[in-house]
Formats: sequence, structure tokens, C-alpha cells
Amino acid sequence: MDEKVRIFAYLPSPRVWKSLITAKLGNVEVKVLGDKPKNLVDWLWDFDAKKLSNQDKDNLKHFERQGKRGFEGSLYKTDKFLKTQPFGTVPAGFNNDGSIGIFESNSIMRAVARNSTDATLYGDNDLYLQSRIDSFLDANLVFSREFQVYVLELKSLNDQFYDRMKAAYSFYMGGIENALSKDEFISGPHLTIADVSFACDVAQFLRERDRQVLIKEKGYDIVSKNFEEDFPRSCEHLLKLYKKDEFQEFMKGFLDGILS
Ligand SMILES: N[C@@H](CCC(=O)N[C@@H](CS)C(=O)NCC(=O)O)C(=O)O
Repeated sequence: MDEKVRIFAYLPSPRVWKSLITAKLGNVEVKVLGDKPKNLVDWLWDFDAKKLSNQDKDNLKHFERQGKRGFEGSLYKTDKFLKTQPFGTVPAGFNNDGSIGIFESNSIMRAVARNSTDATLYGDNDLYLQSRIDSFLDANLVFSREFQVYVLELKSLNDQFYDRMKAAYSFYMGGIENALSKDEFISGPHLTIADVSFACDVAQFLRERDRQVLIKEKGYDIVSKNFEEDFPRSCEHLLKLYKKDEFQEFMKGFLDGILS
């Protein structure tokens, strides 16, 4: 199979799993390059991403940039990378020759789904069904952006961050719970990328349960404390997706000890 989408990212990453699970479900060839989060400071951020030696780094001072979101210190991003990836973030997606950059994990996942012959993954070629899936993906991004800030700020948690996170969580999960009271999957009778995105981001969010000691120390309860009781359909749906082979291939063990 030909490479359809390339992704450079830190690994493992639920944001990358969105594309990899979609690739499995839709039989699409996706190439992934990357390394552990802490090692990305030693990588050239580029379509042809590669590990750098100290000597390489000395020769590439002109590509040295300050990390902006989630990374402290220097990152080596090529000019071409920043041209194709204007926000300079990972995961960074590309078409097969690197001439087009695709950013935001939901959009990289959409590019994978659009390459699949299985149209059910992304709205069955119906522009309104596709737009409905996009609606869920937008709602999902608002939620995931909120929890990105929450996780990055956990050590200095205050009422404002906590209340914002709680509100974003209740709003997103409330919508998903309603959707699942009507349909078997989030956006209708078939599994779509709205389900994939939900599973990856909510699973990652639930990992706040690993940090409960710190959250308690700051004087708060974990936001997802009553997830199972408050959002039973969503919980059941998450577990159903999680158990599927295509999800297990990447997510295996991720929710062990996290969900009851
Ligand atoms: N909403 C984005 C989040 C991407 C993002 O914020 N990535 C951060 C790392 S978590 C990044 O690449 N930061 C680069 C920097 O600090 O310069 C997505 O889902 O892809």
C-alpha cells in the first residue's frame, strides 16, 4: 500500500491514535515518525523528521525555536515545517510528498478517513452527515483544549482553571450522553471518526485519575469522579470502543485500573 498520510509526533499519543485507529478501520497506509515526548528536543521537526546528533544541532542553530505549548526549551523546526505547519505543533500531518501540511489531530484523522474506501467512517459521502460529524469533532476539540490547559496547569490549579474544566467536561459529556440516547454510535448507526476522537480524548482525560493525589493536595476532587454514574451511556460506549481490536492495537492497557 502507498503512504497516504505521514505524521510526525511524540509517541505514544492519543492524538496520533485517532489517525492510526482510523487507518486500521479504513485500511489506509499512514507512516508515523517520532519519539518519546522528552526526546523530541533532539529531533528535526520536518516532513523528513530525524533524530539529531549534538553536532547536527550545532549546525542547525538557525532552526532553533522556543517551544510554545507543552514544550520548554529549544526545538529544531525547519522553515519548511513552519510553512506547512503554521502553528508549529505536533502531531504534524502531511500528504504523501510533504507539500501540504495538516494540523490538529482531528483534521489529520479526517485526512486519513477521506483516503479510505469505507465511506461510513466519515458520513457516507453525504455532506450533511459529514458536517454533523465535524460538529462533534469541533465540540471535542473545545473539550480537549480545555483539558490540555488543565493538565499543563495541574501544579498551580486554582478555582478558575478547575471551574472551566468542570464546565467543559459537563458540557461535552452531556452532549455525547444525549447523542447516545438516540443512536448506537455518536453520529448515527455507524462507527465514525466522531467515535474515534471521543474514545481517544476521553480516555486521555480520564487519566487525570492517575493524578488524584496531586489534585487532592490542591484541594479539589478529580473532575471525572462520578463519570460512570453521571454518564453511563458514554462510559459503556467508551468501553465498547476500547475493546475493539482496532482500538486495542494502540490503546491496550491505557484504561486498566482507570475505569470501573
Ligand atoms: N489541538 C491540537 C493540540 C496540539 C498541541 O498543542 N501540540 C503541542 C504539544 S501537546 C505542541 O506541538 N507544541 C509545540 C511547541 O511547544 O512549540 C491537536 O489536537 O493536534
